Amino acid sequence: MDVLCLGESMALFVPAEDGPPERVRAWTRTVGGAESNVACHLAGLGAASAWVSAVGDDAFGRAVVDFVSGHGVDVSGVRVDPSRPTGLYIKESDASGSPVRYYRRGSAASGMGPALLAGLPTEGVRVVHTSGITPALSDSCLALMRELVAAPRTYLLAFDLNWRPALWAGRDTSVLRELAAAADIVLVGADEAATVWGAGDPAAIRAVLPEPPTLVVKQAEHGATLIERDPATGADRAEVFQPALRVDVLEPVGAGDAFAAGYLAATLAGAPPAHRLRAGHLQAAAVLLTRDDVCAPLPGDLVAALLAADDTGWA
Ligand code: KDG
Repeated sequence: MDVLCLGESMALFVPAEDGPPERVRAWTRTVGGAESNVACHLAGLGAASAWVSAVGDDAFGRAVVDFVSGHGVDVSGVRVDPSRPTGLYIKESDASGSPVRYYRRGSAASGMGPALLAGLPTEGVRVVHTSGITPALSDSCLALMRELVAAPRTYLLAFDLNWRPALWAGRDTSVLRELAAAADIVLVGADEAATVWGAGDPAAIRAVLPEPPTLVVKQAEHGATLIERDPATGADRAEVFQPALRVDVLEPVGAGDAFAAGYLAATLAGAPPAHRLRAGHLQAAAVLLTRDDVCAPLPGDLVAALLAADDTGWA
């Protein structure tokens, strides 16, 4: 297994007709979940990925597992918890802004805890991918994340900040820095870092978070910056900035997960820094052009051509 992704996924409802959400009667049910999105993209990119989580013993739970496994992801580590439901997540609007609402308190995934670590199939795994959503789900999920980052490891631990303000109301967010600091690869949006850590540009974010060997700062439509520590000197190498692709955005949710998958897949392939960032941008661009959180895999020859191209067409 190349990458194991850990986190909650939910049944996702999007309006199937126009109009204000309170008038909408037809909804399309699909699936959403940051870490399973990453696993699905990775599988589409040819990496062996697994998703570990918990779902309820209900139709939505089965639909979530079917969806993720249908993308070629190993779901054998997903637990079914008959005592709790699968979480739900609603996108109330269309292209314009996508306010999202969660119905996930007390969900099966929020019942995950440190006990899950004992059975985590990490043998041979090269990357474990997690995010700042999981510690917000419940005290037991927070304990799980704390134990995961503290456990001895034979893989790279990736952590995407994935700031979800709706989940953190009234909770202490300082744990997000603590978890990020213990990871090997941190992915963070400049806007979310500005909100959570009061630092919005790559150097300022690095000052807040000097510990991880690799820090990737996503700067929305502008591009992304990679800051990496040189293991030989212990000092950071020069920042690498890579502009994003210019696209007409249809719906932005899920683009960060797509970026993470592109970046991680390129990391596994041993790609140089600029190509790792480009691979992230490419995958994100593909999702920005759809309403779904996971898009069909891009043709390999197109990816290869865009990775090798000069900067024309990149923002
Ligand atoms: O990154 C996209 C996710 O936000 C979405 O799929 C739902 O996991 C989700 C969350 O918790 O917001």
